[in-house]
Amino acid sequence: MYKLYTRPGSGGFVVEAALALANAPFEQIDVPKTDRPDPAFLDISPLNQVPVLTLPDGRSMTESAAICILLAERHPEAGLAPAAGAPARAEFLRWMAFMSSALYPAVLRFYYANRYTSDPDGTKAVKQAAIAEMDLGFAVLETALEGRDWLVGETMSLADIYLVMLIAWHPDIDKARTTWPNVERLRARLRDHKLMKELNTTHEMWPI
Ligand SMILES: N[C@@H](CCC(=O)N[C@@H](CS)C(=O)NCC(=O)O)C(=O)O
Repeated sequence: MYKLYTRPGSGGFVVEAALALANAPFEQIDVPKTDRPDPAFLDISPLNQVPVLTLPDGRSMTESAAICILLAERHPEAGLAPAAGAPARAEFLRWMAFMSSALYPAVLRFYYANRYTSDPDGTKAVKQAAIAEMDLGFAVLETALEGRDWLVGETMSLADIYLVMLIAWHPDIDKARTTWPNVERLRARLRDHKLMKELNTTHEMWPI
């Protein structure tokens, strides 16, 4: 059985969604936010971050996008992503990497601004720059969604859930909703998805 180390409102959201869509049984372990991490947790997550997925064979992995890609690969019947070799596969990999390497870190810079400056008065500037970086990333995804129902392919994939998770973390959600109407359209659609509704009761990604 899989084991998912997570926390409400974290990047564990998309991994939990992937496991549920794949009907894959998993044990969930809530990792409290603390400056004194459990050394056993650091062994599997050296940066003390969630999500971490432990595979049925006992190996553990971090990195939300990699976890999603692996789960899609291991559960092809669930249609979590375009299959390897499908035309939309390249876009799926591109946007998963883009979201985890360009957008997620910008979100972290906003919420953990003190880590990104040694100037005690510098966090305001870090946060402003983080928002500008997020806005740039969401604008790219807004364009990618033009005239499309889903970010890649013709059906919902983990890329859509990942995007909706990221936009939920935007510190000015009202601005986000009006600035990126295509992203908002996707967000509205996923908000009505039965599983997302269920997950939102614990993750509280958007008002219930
Ligand atoms: N690159 C990692 C980032 C994971 C991450 O930053 N997780 C946040 C929660 S959303 C976390 O655990 N933060 C705690 C910390 O950085 O101290 C991924 O994509 O999984």
